[in-house]
Amino acid sequence: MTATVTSTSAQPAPAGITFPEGFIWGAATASYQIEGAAREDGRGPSIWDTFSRTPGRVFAGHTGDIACDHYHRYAEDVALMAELGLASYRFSIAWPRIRPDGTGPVNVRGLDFYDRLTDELLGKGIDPVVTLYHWDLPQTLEDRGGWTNRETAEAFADYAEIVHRRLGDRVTTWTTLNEPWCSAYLGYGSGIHAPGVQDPVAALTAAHHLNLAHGLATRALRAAGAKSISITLNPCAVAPLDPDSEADRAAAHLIDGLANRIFLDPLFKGHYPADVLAHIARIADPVWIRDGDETIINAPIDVLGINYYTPAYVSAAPGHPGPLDYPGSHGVKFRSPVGPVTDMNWQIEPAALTRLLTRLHRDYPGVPLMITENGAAYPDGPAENGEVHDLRRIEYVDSHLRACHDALAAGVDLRGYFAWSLMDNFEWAEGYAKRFGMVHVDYTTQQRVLKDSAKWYSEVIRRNGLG
Ligand code: IFM
Repeated sequence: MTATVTSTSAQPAPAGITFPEGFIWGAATASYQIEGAAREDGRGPSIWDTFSRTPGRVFAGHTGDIACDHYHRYAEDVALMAELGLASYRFSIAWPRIRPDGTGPVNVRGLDFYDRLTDELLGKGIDPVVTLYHWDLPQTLEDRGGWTNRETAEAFADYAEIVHRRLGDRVTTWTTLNEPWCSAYLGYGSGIHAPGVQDPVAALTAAHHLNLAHGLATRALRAAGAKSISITLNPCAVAPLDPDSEADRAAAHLIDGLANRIFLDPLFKGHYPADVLAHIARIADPVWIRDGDETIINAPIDVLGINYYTPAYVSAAPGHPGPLDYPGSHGVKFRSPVGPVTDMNWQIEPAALTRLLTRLHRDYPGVPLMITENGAAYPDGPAENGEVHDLRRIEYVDSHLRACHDALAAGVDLRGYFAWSLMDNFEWAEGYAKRFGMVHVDYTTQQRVLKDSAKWYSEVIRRNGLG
C-alpha cells in the first residue's frame, strides 16, 4: 500500500524527516458531517438540521440526513482506520442524540451508539479522542437563545458529565469544544453557519458563553476523573499585509484579539485582554461577562488542539465595512488569497502554521499542542480503474507536516497530527460539494475508496515521518 509523491516542480526532493517517538497519528471527523441517521434511535433535531432544511442556506439544499451513513457503517469505517494504521481517531458526540432536547431525559440509545463505536475502536487498537461539541446544538436550546443564553453553557457541562459517565472508563482524551470561533462568529455574526443569525452583540455574547461552557465542562469532567482535557481552537494565523505599516499592524492586532486572544487569554491567563474588552465595550456593555467567569474558564487543561488550514493578511481600509464574522471590524480588509489555493479558495502557506505554533508556544507556554485538524479540499474522484489520484492533497499534507516538524525543531511541544478528514463528508454550508477526505465516499452507493493520500498517509504513519 504505497503511493509515491512526485514533485510537480523542478525543485530537488525535500529531505526525509522523522517525528519524535510516540508522536500521535490520527484522523478526524464530526458527528453531523458523517453520521446521518438524523431521526433514528431517539435523536432530537439540531440547529444544523433546521439550518440545512432552510432554503438557500446550504449548497444545493444538502443536509446531513444521510451523510456518510457512518451511524450504520461505523464498523466498516473503523476497519479502514485500522488498515491505515491510525493510532487515534477524533470524533464528536451529537448532543441531540444524548439529550434530544438539550436538558431533559437522557436517550440511552444515543449513548449506546458511542459505546459501540468506542469498543470497536479499542478492539482495533485505536485510541478514541472525543469532542463533545462540534456544532450540532439541540434545536430546543437554540429556541431558548442558543449560545447567547448563559443556560446553554450550564446545560453543556451537564451533558459532558453524562457522556463521561458512560464512556469515561475507556476514553482518556476529552475535548470540550471544536472551534468556538466558528460557533460564535459564523453562527451568530455572519450567519453563514447555523443558526444563521447576523448580530455582532449576539456573536460576542456567544463567544463568552462558549468559553464559559468550556470552563464549566472542564470542571465537571475533572471532578468525574477525566484524565486528559482539551479544547480545540482554530486560531487565525493573521499578519499585517504591510508589516511596516502601523495601521496594518493595528488591524492585525484587532483581528488577533477577536479571533485568538478572546479565547486564549481567559483560557490560559484568566482574563480577557484589555484591548478586546475595550473593543467589545464600543459595541455593547458586556453584561454577559460576570464576576468569576474568567476564573472558571481558566481551569487547567492538558492539551490545546489546533486546527489550521490557511493564513490571513489584513490591512487598514478606512470606510471598509469589515467582515461580519469579526464583530465590529469595520475598517479592516482581508486580502484575497494569493498563490496556490485549495478547492475552498484557501491560500496554501505551510510556513504560517510554523509561525502560529511557535507563537502559541511562546505566548501560552506550558501546554502541549496537538494538530487536531489539517487538510485540504480537492474534488478528485475515481479514475477509470477506481483509484483516486489526489496528489495535491498529498502535497498539502506533506508540506504542512514539514511545517509541524519545523515547529518541533524550534522547541514547540507538539504531540500529534490529526488529518481532516478521514473521509469526504458534509462540509457545512458547502454541503457535499467540497471533499476533504483521504477516503473517497460515493454518496449514492456509500462505497468507500482509499484515495492515494490515504495510502501515502498510512506510509507516513508506518515510518513515523516523511521520506
Ligand atoms: O469541516 C470543517 C470542520 O468541521 C471544522 N474545521 C474546518 C473543517 C473544514 O472546513
